[in-house]
Amino acid sequence: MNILRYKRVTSTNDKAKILAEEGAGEWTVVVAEVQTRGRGRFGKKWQSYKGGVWLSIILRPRISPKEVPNLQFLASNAVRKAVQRETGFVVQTKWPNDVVVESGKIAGILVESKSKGRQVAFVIIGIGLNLNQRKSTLPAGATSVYAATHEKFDEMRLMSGILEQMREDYATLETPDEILSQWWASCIHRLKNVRVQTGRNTIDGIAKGVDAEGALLLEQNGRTMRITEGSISTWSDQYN
Ligand code: BT5
Repeated sequence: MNILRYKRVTSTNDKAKILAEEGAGEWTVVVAEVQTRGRGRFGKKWQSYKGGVWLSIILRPRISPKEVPNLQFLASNAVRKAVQRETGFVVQTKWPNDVVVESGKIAGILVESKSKGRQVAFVIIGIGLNLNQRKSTLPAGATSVYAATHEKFDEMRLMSGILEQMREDYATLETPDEILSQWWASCIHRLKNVRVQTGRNTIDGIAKGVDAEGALLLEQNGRTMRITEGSISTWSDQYN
């Protein structure tokens, strides 16, 4: 593992992408104290002040582009397990890329990849974990390890815990069913009534699972539909 630390970057995913284009090997990890342009999916802003763990891992798995979503679930599983082990809190996953504690978003994953023909050339796994920030400084719906436990944690310790777990779980890439079933077993909206916002549409239904390509399976009036993109909320989020 080659860990490169920075005080301030635009986004650790940007930095990792440049390094990957230049040929950086697997398990090159970019970590920053602050990101000035941290991002989520579809160019959404990711608030990244000091106090969080902001890192990106370069991987070069031998997979096809359509298998890339498995890495998002693999990383969510690894972050969930590492945070649970280090803090003792019950940590859950939420579709498609959230890690939650007491229904607050504690971490988000952003997977970006580059393909070469039918193979993936590299994958960047971006992980953002809210660690020692006070709740009042975080966006609505977010929480941090400190907000949940009232204890400050060492950034390096949490980072090492996540990286160790990622290394261990990386082997499960060979068995995607295992990744998805682990993820589903810890999913906060497993078999619950949910509301999904997809662009302009709002769809209510029962969350039934995720398929091999990472789509959410939503049952509405006895029919199951596949949802490939969107944000999900449970009834408890909406009435809290
Ligand atoms: C994500 O996107 O959840 C992926 C976040 C990935 C961040 C890491 S940090 C290291 C690496 N470098 C980057 O530039 N990114 C990665 P998404 O599901 O699209 O969620 C974005 C939404 O989460 C925003 O629109 C806000 O509502 C909310 N949000 C923003 N900052 C947050 C924070 N610090 N904690 C929790 N929620 C946040």
